[in-house]
Amino acid sequence: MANNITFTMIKPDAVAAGHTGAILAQIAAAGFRISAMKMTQLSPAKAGEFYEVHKERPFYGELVDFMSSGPIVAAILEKTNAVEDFRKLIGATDPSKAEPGTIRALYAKNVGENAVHGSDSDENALIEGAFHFAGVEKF
Ligand code: DAT
Ligand code: MG
Repeated sequence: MANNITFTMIKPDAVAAGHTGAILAQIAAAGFRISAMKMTQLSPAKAGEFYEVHKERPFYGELVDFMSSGPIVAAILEKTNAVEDFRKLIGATDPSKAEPGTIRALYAKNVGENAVHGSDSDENALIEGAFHFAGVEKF
């Protein structure tokens, strides 16, 4: 179970551009099971809390503004080796460096508005999933 979960958000740019369905289809085709999912909008305070680890970075303000600018789709995903496999599926943070065919190569606009989030560790996947979902919302 320890390495079977990751957390994702389809970010405001991709939701606004109408890519939600295509991205969810790509995630499902790659063998991930959705165990929780919702469409929601982060307040600036909630976005700031989610990305608190980046608060000293020069792009933090921009990141918080962007992530609270419109609806997102948040989800918990299950698969063996979920964190690593999902990072491969989404590609590099900067879409100009992302492998062809990855979600960011296909749908991201730039390094800031990059279509999707993926957890960077098993520990953070659990923290991020719990940040967005109550126990009764996980299946
Ligand atoms: P990732 O989302 O690939 O885990 P990260 O954790 O380093 O990347 O950064 C979190 C988010 O912050 C990233 O998805 C988009 C934004 N970001 C990162 N580097 C940036 C930069 N150089 N300029 C603007 N936004 C950036
Ligand atoms: Mg990260």
